[in-house]
Amino acid sequence: MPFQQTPPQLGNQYEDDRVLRSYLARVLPADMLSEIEVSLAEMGRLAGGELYQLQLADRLNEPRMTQWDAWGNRIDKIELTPLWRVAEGIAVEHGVVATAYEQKHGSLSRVHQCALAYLFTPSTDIYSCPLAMTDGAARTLLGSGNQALIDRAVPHLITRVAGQFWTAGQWMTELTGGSDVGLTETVARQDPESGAYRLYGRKWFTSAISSQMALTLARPEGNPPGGRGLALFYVETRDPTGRPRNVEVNRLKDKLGTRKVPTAELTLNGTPAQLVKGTTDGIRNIAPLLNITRLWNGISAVALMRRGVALASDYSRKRIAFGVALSEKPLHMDTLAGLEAEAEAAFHLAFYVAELTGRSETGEISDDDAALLRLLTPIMKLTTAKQAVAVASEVLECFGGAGYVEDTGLPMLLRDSQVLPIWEGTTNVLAVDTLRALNEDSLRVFQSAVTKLAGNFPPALDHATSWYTRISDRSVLEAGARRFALTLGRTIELALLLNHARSSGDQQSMVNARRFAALGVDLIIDDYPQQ
Ligand code: MFK
Repeated sequence: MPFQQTPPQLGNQYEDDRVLRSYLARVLPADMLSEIEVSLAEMGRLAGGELYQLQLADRLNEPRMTQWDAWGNRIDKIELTPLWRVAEGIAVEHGVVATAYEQKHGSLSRVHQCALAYLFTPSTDIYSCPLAMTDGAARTLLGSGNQALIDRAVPHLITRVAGQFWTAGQWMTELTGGSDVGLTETVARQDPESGAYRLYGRKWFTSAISSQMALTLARPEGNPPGGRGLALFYVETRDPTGRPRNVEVNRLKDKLGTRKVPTAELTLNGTPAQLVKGTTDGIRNIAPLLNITRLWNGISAVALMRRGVALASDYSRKRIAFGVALSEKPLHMDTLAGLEAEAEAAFHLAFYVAELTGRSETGEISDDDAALLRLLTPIMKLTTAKQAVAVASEVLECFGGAGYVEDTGLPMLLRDSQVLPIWEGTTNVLAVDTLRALNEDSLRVFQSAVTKLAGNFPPALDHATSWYTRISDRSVLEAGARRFALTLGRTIELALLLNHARSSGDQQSMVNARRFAALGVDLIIDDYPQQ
């Protein structure tokens, strides 16, 4: 019989996940855990079973756009792939957005929802993108005080009823840039008689154009330049017959990864829009959406790391090299142990931010913890995204040549991870946002949180703090901001991992904590090279 390699396989992705189960057992009350465990086990079964098989079968399918109908009408119809259609049904039925808003378990509902998203994400080819924006739009509208828009849109965004569900887009990026949003050129013109607004401009990178509504930024005519002169608008993308509402989809983007996401270039040509909250301060008003999508980014990062590690670990038991399974090879297992440590450390940070987010949503958060959440959101997003790319790259290598071959489904892990440090604020933009969120109070709260979790004041935190307080030159501070933010991120990841290991008694978490500490936490360079 000629040799035939057995491919990697996945079991129930909830039942097999020591980190998730051990974490939930620590943070959730026992009665809540036993109540929600059914939903998690079902999502884990789908993610490791039917959805994973469908994902592999759907690999070459991509969204398609038909711009014109047979009779010359501009329709810009978007057809999603079979995987995404199934994913939408599962997301709605299982409440992957809704769970956070039904709040059956108060602030811990956010943790439940993030656990569902974490299980769902790696088998659904970034369907998490429209879900993240839908979640962010619901949170933004609910906080806007605009009751008419809340009544109109939110029930669709958080429904569990198929056929009533809407996804939301987030149209921010223009040709002028995706980071410096204050340069937005889209203009909002108000009809002097009706008072209604129409938008005119181009949006250059709008993910999931299949959405029924979007939140977007535009400058009401006469407003000053810069971010403060922008206003936040609500748009419904299509009329009841399905025709675009003066929105032209110029083309879909040809991207490195996230190939199932229909990301578009748009022209807004008199698109009807409604103000969400005032005629100015659009960036401040869209920030709740950004913070929710950044949380999703972190949850997606740890979910993709978990998938890579699960596949590589399974394969290590099936692949024979030099006479034994890879799982018997000390160097291969050392490599896997490093990946596991990175993934677990990142997991605890992403879910810690989920806990704080949940408490901020139910109002059960102190001022100190609100400041901590504001600071940790960019730190968590940038740290976990970088880890995800590094882990995915190493996971591919764990498969040798097979990791480089498309129809194993493995290269997609790397390509999809690569978007995580780019969208929703690049690493550098979020490092600068970390500086924006840092002040005496938030630094003090961060230090005391880490000290409590770790049981000491870690040397890396001491180093980072003394660097930050010593530097008075803003350009030097900005030059070191990425290293500073990553040091804070890795410091709190280690503290969370240690805290989890001690309070849960999970021995593997302690092993991972030691490994993670040895991999390096402190990235500060004292004498930063001057230009
Ligand atoms: C897998 C799931 C992932 C999700 C998928 C979603 C796919 C969608 C793809 C995309 O749309 S990617 C595009 C996302 N774009 C960004 O994330 C923008 C990146 N750039 C930034 O975040 C910049 O930091 C920012 C545009 C916010 C800088 O703008 P400004 O005008 O220079 O900021 P400024 O003047 O400092 O801040 C304006 C106000 O907003 C200030 O408040 P005040 O008016 O009260 O002073 C800030 O404090 C506030 N602000 C800014 N960022 C905030 C925030 N408040 C809370 N949280 C934040 N994150």
